[in-house]
Amino acid sequence: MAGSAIKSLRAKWRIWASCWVTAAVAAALLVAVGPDSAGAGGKRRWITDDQGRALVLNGLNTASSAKSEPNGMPWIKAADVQREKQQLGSNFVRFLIQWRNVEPRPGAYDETYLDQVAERVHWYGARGYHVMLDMHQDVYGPKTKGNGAPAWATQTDGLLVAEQDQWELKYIEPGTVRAFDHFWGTRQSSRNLRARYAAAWAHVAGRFRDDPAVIGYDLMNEPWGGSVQGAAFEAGPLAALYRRTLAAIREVDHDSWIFVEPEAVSTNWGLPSGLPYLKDPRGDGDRARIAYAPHVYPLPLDLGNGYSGDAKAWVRRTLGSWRTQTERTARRLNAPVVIGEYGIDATLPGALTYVAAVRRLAEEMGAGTAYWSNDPGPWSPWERTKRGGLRATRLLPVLDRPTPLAIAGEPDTYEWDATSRTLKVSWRGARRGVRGGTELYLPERHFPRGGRVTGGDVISWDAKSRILVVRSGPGKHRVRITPVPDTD
Ligand code: IDC
Repeated sequence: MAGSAIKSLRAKWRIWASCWVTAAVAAALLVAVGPDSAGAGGKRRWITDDQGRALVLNGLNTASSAKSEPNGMPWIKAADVQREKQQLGSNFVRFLIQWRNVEPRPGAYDETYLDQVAERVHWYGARGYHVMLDMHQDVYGPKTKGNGAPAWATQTDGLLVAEQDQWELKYIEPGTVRAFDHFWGTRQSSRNLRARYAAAWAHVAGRFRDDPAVIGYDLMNEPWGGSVQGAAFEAGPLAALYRRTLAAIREVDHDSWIFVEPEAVSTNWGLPSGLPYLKDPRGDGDRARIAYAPHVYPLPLDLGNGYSGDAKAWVRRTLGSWRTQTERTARRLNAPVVIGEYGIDATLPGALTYVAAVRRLAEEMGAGTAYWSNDPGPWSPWERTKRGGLRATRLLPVLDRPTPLAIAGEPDTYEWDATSRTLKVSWRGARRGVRGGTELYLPERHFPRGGRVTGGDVISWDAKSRILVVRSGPGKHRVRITPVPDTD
């Protein structure tokens, strides 16, 4: 691309960014005067497994490739899930589904599609993964040069969407804004598309409620308000859609977690969210199962920088404010946090350090993570060989990080300290209804001969899955695991 074209693209981004800063400041003011916490006790919430253990969810998004396939299927085969399990020890996947495939005609659901999704969910479930189904959209739908929404639900009133080098810029094209306005009902429309959307989700939930592999539903990828933005959007049409969809899902599925995302364009950059408390029909406090699933994509990285030079300090500050804002919103929502997307072109300078920094941030926050994405290429832990096989990229060792997977009690802190090669985990045991031990993933690259535990008793070690189980029980636990030395 010519230098001037790059400059104009950057200028466009900057204009967009500055609009967003203004909107976000307004949002911050609104949020500041609103109640900061409803139904929360200030205590961190955890997603738990069927033994009542706190889950530390870690994995990848599967898959961007699904967006452009007519049948909506990701590129993977069962063997790819197996490879991921072996090479990364993941226990989590954010699995992309699309409204256009779920409901190809109004009110008509495609059971063949859902069967194919279920088959893939089973590939994950059989390997101990927890699956979050993500109703993905970017730029609304194929009719607006994006993906997600069906053509029948896309009304642009003849306005155009011009192709853009940077895909996010298509969000501000007139046809896209108009399609969103019709969806949200902020522009007069003959149809209530939100009701269809909620009903489609209820149908999906009805299909997966008894599937133990499915942990929950991410209601909408990166919501965008069209011509209504910031807190007005999040506390208005977005919250209304979430409430409607929550109610519809809870009619058929009482127990799965429901993941909500904030408006992406501001929060991805570390700005505040105006998303209000959403009441879960299944109950308040510890009964509620609403989780918060924001993304983190610092603006300098969106602009094509690496984690180096001037951009590095800016990205670091972004991560700091992102954490503050995310924790604040999570408290308000009484919700555990899962970072539904984070990622970078791993060939950029400093990219690996950035990825490690996000994982460290997630450890500090007690948040789950789903890296974007598993699609082979420069952003991925794998790339295609000339002969069509897959080989690890430089990113894979960074994602293959020692971590607790399930903590039998109330987690306190956990941390992989790469310098001292120590995994430190502390928790309070004997929470009511908790069974089993604390499960730790010890990758071969760091623990070739397994782990030596101080401060706890080993129940089992499986050298194949690299899972060490440590006993829990009443009181405080503080364990440290270091690699078994060669001479032992
Ligand atoms: C990106 C894909 C890219 C595709 C684009 C538009 O990596 O190949 O052209 O979507 O569909 C998001 C989105 C996620 C993006 C990802 C990376 O949720 O769909 O995938 N990203 O750009 N938000 C911020 C970044």
